[in-house]
Formats: sequence, structure tokens, C-alpha cells
Amino acid sequence: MNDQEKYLFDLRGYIVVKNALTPEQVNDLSKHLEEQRKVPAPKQKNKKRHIFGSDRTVFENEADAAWSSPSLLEWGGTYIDLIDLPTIAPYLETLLGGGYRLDHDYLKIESADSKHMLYLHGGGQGAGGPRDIVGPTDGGQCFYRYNNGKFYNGLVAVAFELSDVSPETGGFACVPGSHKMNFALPEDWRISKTQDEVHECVDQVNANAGDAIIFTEACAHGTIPWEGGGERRTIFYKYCPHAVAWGACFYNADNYGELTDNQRAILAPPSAYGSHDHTAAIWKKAQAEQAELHRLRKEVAELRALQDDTLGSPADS
Ligand SMILES: O=C(O)CCC(=O)C(=O)O
Repeated sequence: MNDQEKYLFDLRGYIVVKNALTPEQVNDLSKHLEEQRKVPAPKQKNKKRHIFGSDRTVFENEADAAWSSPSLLEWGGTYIDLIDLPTIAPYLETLLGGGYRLDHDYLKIESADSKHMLYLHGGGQGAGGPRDIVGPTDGGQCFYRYNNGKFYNGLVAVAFELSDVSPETGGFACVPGSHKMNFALPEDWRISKTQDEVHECVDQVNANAGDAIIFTEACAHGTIPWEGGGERRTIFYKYCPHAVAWGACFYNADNYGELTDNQRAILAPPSAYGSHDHTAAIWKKAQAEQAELHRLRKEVAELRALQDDTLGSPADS
């Protein structure tokens, strides 16, 4: 992160990294997304899905594990590479310090039928006000400061764009500089149902396919209401310092195939000690216990099926 980028991030609360992804990576991410869009959500049959990923854990099936909610990482390919992307990692290291962790991920599709309004949220030091999404529960996790030559952020989002977004259509929005605000966001500026209603203090930030917008959650931000044709498809990977957790679930690094040591460390649950040996040993045990639970559940299901075959199911009698 060069001095100009540091200046802009401190000034506005976000920067745009051009061409963070190669065209091949954008294609691979899009291909996996288009495959997943054909699969309806279990509880929303026939409804088009606009959101995927592990943000706000919701159990979709009775057997879902309590530790790791459904995540984009299960889609594999470039979704795994995004955990520790060489074009993004130096920014995260500067903004969050060493040992940072991936807290949650999601993917959002904006189009004429997604009907998202702008809902400004975030805002440092509780400046989002009492009606902010995290306002009433902000225990200090939504922080931003720069001290003694170091950045401190409670949550840093990396928004990877998969489509070009034309300036008048929609996209990421924020109140630049609000990560350092000391006054609550005026309530009647928070929600805009149309672009005409968006207050002039809000910046609309456009980026093309392959670009990444890096922003601090402490900056009041949201999504400009979509007006026009086409689609915006954006992947969000959100990172915390190693001692901080935002989501209610953690990643189980055993669930996503072969990972590098660095990727595994970034998926670790929170701890003041980072990926220190004694913390790693605790999570290793928890992962082994989760694997054992899955094995036992599978065994019980197989025994039940065998019993039904041997005795006949109640429907056969
Ligand atoms: O659409 C966007 O880029 C903003 C998303 C957002 O508000 C969030 O991730 O909290």
C-alpha cells in the first residue's frame, strides 16, 4: 500500500484497487456463480436468489453444522484463491496488522428486480447512530483509527466486482470520511429508495469487472438503488484483526479441500494469540470433533436405511 493509497484510505475510508483480478479469475468466479444460481435455496423455492454466502448465518437444513455456515468457499476454484490474494494481501496486512482473519463472505446481485434501497450503515465510534444495524450492539467492533504509524480497523471489506457498472446504474456508496465522524448520521439521510433521494454527501463509487473496492466498515456505506438494465455481481470477503469476530460462525478449514498454510491461518477462529501453537491445538481438536460428529451422523443414517430395507418401511405394511 503506497503513501497515496494510505492518504486516500485515511481521508475517505475506501480505495479502489484496479485489476485486482485477472480476466481468467473473473470468468472462473462468474462460471461458478452461474452454476449456483440454478440451484434454488431450500426455503425459497422458485425465487431468484440475490444473496449467497456466510454473512448472517441462517441454517438451511436440519443437519447444517453449527460451526460453519454455508459459504462461498464451498464453490472452490478462485473462491479459494480470494482468501489470500497476492494483489490484496499487502493492503490487508497494512490495514489490519499481521495474523488477520477472514470473518465472513457473501455475494450480492443487483438488477432491476433485486429492489435494494440505499440503507447507510456503519459509522465509526458508534456514529452510525442508535438505529444503525450495528449501532445498538456496537461493542467497539466497528472502529477505525490511525495511531503511532499504524492503521486499526475492526472490519475491512474487499468488494470484488464481476461486472462493469456504469456510473448512473448503481454500485457501492459511502459517506467519505464518515469513519472518523463524531456525530450520528442524520436519520433522514439514511434510507433512499431512488437515486434522486440520495443525499449529496454520499459518494457513488464505480468499479469495473476485476476491480476491488477496499473499505472500512466504520465508514457509513451501502448500495445505490439500481436503476437501468444489466446486473452488478459483487463478491464481498470481510476481514478482522485476529482477536475480533463479527459473524456468529467460523470457518472450518477442513471443509474446503487442499489449502495453503497461510489460507488455513486466515480461516482460523478469533484469538488474541493469532495462530499461536496452543490456540491452533484447540481448534484442531474442535475440527476433529466436528469430523467425528459427521461420521457418526452418516453411520446412523446408513443403519436406519438398512433397518428400513430389512424390516420394510411403515408405508410397505
Ligand atoms: O453494495 C455494496 O457495495 C455495499 C455493500 C454493503 O453495504 C455491505 O457489504 O455492508
